[in-house]
Amino acid sequence: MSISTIFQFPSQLLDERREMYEIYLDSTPNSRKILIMMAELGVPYQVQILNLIAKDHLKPEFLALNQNGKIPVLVDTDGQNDQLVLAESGAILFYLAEKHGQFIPASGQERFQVMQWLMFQMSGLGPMMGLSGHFSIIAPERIPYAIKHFGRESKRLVSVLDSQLAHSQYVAGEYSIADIACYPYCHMAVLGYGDPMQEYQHFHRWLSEIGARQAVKQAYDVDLGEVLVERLAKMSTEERAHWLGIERRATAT
Ligand SMILES: N[C@@H](CCC(=O)N[C@@H](CS)C(=O)NCC(=O)O)C(=O)O
Repeated sequence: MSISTIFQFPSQLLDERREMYEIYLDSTPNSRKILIMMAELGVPYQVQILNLIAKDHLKPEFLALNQNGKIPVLVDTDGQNDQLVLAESGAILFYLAEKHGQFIPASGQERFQVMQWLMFQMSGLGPMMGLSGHFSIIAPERIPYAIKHFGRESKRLVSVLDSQLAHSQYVAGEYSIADIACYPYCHMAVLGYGDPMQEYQHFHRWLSEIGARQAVKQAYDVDLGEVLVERLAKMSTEERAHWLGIERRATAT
């Protein structure tokens, strides 16, 4: 696994390096979620950048951390948790929010509202936007039905967010891990690759507010290299077909 490393030490925390998080990422929206959380918390961390095109995520060293072979992965090296290794961006955000007591209410209905919208992102918005991008940009075969279906479903989910944001400044009450989870895919879908969805004004108001946060800017300033989907889009159809048809994990027969 050829990885390059970036260290981020907020200066006030230089003497607390023992509480170091290690995060395994590539340049993708799920990775940005974790960088936003790190910046919001102001904790020191070390980024290990994997190259998904080079299939770093399928190498034994990485599969030992996440048998599902997907980034992001968090390793908590603070010693208190026996070096906790965690995959799934939603679980990572939830773990960090709980551990630091921030960005999720401690109890009550508000806590479960945050969970609801976190699940909405993890099971709906993320996969639908991901598949929409996959079929319109990456798939070596053009399947009009899939392009239309996942595009429409992504847009419908944005309309749901828009109606929620019509009466709420943030996705679920106060600023929370629900906003942190939703922002990167929405940012990418609207600004980069898809329909600008201009009719959803509350959604756009929220996008601008979240994008203007210091921590969010800091997270996007971390250089993870060219966005993965752009690297894939530059490959020939044959190269993409080869990459997608790769000998996946040993267990995925
Ligand atoms: N549900 C997972 C999804 C993780 C995921 O899809 N990661 C992608 C990049 S963002 C990946 O590692 N893809 C490599 C592959 O599937 O081969 C999460 O939210 O963390």
